[in-house]
Amino acid sequence: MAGVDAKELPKISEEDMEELTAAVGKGNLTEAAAKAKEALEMADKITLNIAVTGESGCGKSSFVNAIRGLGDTDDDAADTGVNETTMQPTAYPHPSYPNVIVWDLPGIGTPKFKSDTYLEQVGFSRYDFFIIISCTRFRTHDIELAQEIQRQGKKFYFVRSKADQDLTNEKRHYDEKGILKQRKAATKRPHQYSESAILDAIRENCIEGLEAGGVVSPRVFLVSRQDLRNYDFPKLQETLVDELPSHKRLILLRSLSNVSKETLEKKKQQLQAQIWRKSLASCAVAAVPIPGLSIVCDTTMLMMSLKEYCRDFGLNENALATLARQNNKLIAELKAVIKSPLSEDITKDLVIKLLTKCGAGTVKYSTYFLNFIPVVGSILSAAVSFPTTKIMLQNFLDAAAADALRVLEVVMEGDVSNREKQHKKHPSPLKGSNIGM
Ligand SMILES: Nc1nc2c(ncn2[C@@H]2O[C@H](COP(=O)(O)OP(=O)(O)OP(=O)(O)O)[C@@H](O)[C@H]2O)c(=O)[nH]1
Ligand SMILES: [Mg+2]
Repeated sequence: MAGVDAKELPKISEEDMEELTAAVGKGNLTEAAAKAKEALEMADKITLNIAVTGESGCGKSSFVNAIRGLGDTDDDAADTGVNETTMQPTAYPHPSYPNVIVWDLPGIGTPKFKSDTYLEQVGFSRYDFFIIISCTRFRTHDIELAQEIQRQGKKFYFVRSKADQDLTNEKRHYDEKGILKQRKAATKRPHQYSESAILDAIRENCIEGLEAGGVVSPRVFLVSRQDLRNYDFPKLQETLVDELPSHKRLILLRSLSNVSKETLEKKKQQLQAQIWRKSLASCAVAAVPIPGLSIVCDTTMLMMSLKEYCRDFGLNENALATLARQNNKLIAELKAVIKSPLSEDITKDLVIKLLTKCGAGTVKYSTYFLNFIPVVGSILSAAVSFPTTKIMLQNFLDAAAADALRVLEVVMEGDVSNREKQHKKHPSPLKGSNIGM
């Protein structure tokens, strides 16, 4: 199309374009917009139930808190370190995404919960997938449980907790230069301390035990409550998302902590896929003309969408304060790398300002859209409004994701310097950061 650079065009996939064209193709824009709104509302109602199980004291409650982005002492956190084992499934909704519920299940293998009746007792059908935690090797009842979960058609993930403690224990065998202190002929320990070798050995050991018990191709994720950006926690998060049915992916992703570049990227992509529906709904359902602009749209809905993006990427005062506290940073250090407005600064006026900025550039796109979607084109204001709101949402989403990435880089600098300090005390090959894991 003359005058429009294809690279500048609003990103709309072929699939979405087909769905959009089909949605409006029947000639009723209002109906198509209502359908888009309905689809968005349905997506918001999807629930996800995650079961966390394992032996007493292995770190179940700590994991429940970790996956909900909470510290163990935060309000709403599950109690940890107590000597009382959970005797019935306890629901812990995610504090910001209450449709995501993490369940702390009673330990298996106790007199009250035998392997063969356990799943029935804890309400198997409720859960989308299971996390089986151990802080030592996995035992027979863990294996029996996994096999039963598999037989009943659901997924499970083995998590080996307290990886940090294992490293601390191993370090005792090495001097301050990282050289093995005692050289028993029979020792399997390497001469030079190596964090990655220790972690690999633990993982291998767990896998061998599970295979010996009959689990086919087991995967084990090593995690530490103390350091969620390291070890296998980011990899676990990504795997959970990838293996969920596609309609549940967005809800899980939105609730996940921004611990890795990959999680941020996946979040952005999933949110991006919804933008055209948001645009369509906003410029045809409850749309009102905006004075001074040739567009009609629902500014309240757009404002809420921007605030949601901020929540998804941790760009609000509360989330930043928590992140700063957890990482011994000043909140100002985090804010210094943020370029887009925080949730608290998002108002209808700001939405109009952002639309105005996009508006001038998008008039040309309306002609483009007219070619594809003549019915939208028949309502001229919608033809302009749709690409304008779409580009505005897209720009904001891109900026929020880029901010979140810069914030992550700031807190990860801390990881590197902390680990370097450790390294000076106990020289060891640094395990790579999870960016790029
Ligand atoms: N160092 C370290 N300690 C951990 C980790 N995860 C849990 N802990 C500690 O281990 C202890 C037990 O953790 P919980 O999360 O309460 O374990 P639980 O499985 O819920 O225990 P019960 O509810 O009694 O069955 C607590 O003191 C935790 O702080 C970890 O990854 N690293
Ligand atoms: Mg507990």
